[in-house]
Amino acid sequence: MDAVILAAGKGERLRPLTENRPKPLLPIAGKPILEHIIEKIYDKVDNIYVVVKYKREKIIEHFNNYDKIVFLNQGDLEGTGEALLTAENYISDEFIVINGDIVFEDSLDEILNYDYAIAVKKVNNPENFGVFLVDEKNNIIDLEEKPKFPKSNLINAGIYKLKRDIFKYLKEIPISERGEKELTDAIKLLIKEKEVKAIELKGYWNDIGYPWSLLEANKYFLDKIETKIDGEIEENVVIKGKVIIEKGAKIRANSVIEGPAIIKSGAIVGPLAYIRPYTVLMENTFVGNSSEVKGSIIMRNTKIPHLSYVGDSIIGENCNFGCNTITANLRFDNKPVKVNIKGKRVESVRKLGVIMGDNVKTGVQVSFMPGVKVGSNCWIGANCLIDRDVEKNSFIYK
Ligand code: TTP
Repeated sequence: MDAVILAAGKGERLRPLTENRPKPLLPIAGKPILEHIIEKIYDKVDNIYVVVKYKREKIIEHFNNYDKIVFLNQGDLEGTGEALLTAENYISDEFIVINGDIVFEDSLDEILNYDYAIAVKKVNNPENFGVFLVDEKNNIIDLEEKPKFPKSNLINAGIYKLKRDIFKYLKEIPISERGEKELTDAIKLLIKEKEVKAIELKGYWNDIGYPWSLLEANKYFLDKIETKIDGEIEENVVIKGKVIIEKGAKIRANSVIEGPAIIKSGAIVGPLAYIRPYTVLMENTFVGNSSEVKGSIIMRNTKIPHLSYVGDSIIGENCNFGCNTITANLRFDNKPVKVNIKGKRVESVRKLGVIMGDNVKTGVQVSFMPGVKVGSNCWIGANCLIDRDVEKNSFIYK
């Protein structure tokens, strides 16, 4: 049994976080989405073919040391079907296909029992996904992409157990309206000729499509951690809840850490810093004097040295926050924060701060309104209030 992981997408809905890295490398509870997936299947399969394209070198660099992983380059044509076709000359007769941007809790043992099966998940908003109709024996009889009037609440969870005949259907299907060769179009042909079981996932599952999905999944996996404190802790530090502090991290005097939280190696917290639940400080970050971080992912090498507040935010690598940089994360009317996603205003969640790319510098007294996105390599000058998205490479000043 082999596995194919589709990891070649551009992740446009996750800009600016995906400006410099592919979506499967975004961290959830301190490790990339793709690592979560690989851990679930590593012992169950012989080979793992990871199909890469966008920013492929970063994925290859990160997963270089796994014996079972073979990287395959997707060619010019886009689409999940095209991604799977890349594996045609390598794959065994039986294989599992997994989207490289999902996290899930269920074991895959059941789905592996069938020749053809697809994992499905019950959700309240099926209209945003591929929706399956199944018969009384749980065989899939229909699939509709983002239907206005869904016939069921069972959606495509992005995990497929297939056999090599899928390649025949992939070659038959035309390029879709959005110019892609789509695996789901081949599945529509497959269900007409074969029994394809719907296997309902009972545990946690999330499709990391949007920035707030990353924070939501981060929360879920942080709730599962166990305390492990290997870093250096100075005097008068208060640690509550489940906290991982890796070797090489340092918590300086009089700081408070409330778990669940992960503080990775090389990170420095304090003196007098406040880390609140659902925070991950990645390697070599710094949260200094009187800075507070809550419900946020702070990526490598980012510094928040003094008197700042970061809440429900995702901050890229190598950012530097001037004194008193503040993120707002809640509207006065308590309504979901709206975020621009590929040109549309999309409702997100009640609490959302800033979504920031890499290498951003803020001057002193900079504030961000809820849900704004700041592209990579921006400079935000002193005293600015950022209430709309900032394109990458901008210099905003007063
Ligand atoms: P999508 O989420 O549809 O595409 P994407 O990852 O590019 O994200 P966005 O829509 O925000 O731009 O893709 C589903 C999965 O398939 C995902 O894991 C990426 C993978 N994929 C490929 O491997 N190759 C492709 O050409 C495409 C379109 C997706």
